[in-house]
Amino acid sequence: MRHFLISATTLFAATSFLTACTQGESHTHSGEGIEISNARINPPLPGQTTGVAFFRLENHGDDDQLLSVSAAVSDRVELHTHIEEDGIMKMRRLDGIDLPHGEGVDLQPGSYHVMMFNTEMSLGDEVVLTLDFEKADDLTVVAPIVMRGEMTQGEMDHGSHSGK
Ligand SMILES: [Cu+2]
Repeated sequence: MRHFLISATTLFAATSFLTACTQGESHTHSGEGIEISNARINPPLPGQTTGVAFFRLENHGDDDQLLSVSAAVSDRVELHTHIEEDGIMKMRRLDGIDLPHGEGVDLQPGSYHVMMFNTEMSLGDEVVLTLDFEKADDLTVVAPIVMRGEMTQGEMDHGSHSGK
């Protein structure tokens, strides 16, 4: 009988410990649930003032949304996507980018991207981007200013868009 009581107490303690661990882990995920990688910014084309930022987001937390991005070097930063309308790829401003739980979203040429208006930046500079989410805490990332890649369709669309 005494032996049984000790065992029960030990089992209870072990169960409590496991529960505490699980809660701690899920709490960490909701606080640091979004991971950012591969941040980079293409500077404005010659004679223009619009830069474009890209990065990859992976959401390990609950469903969330990227609401806005800010940077000291631009007074107007917008989230954009490309959509096809009447066979033509166009840019469309977004109020947010959905970040479903457990999924990765790439901001990349021809898809989601961040437009940075009225900005000046040079190759080799680094710019701090601050990302504001619906649920997760703000994230900051240091993004290098890099050359545009090959002239893909997405890159060409940008040239015409930023001239408007
Ligand atoms: Cu755009």
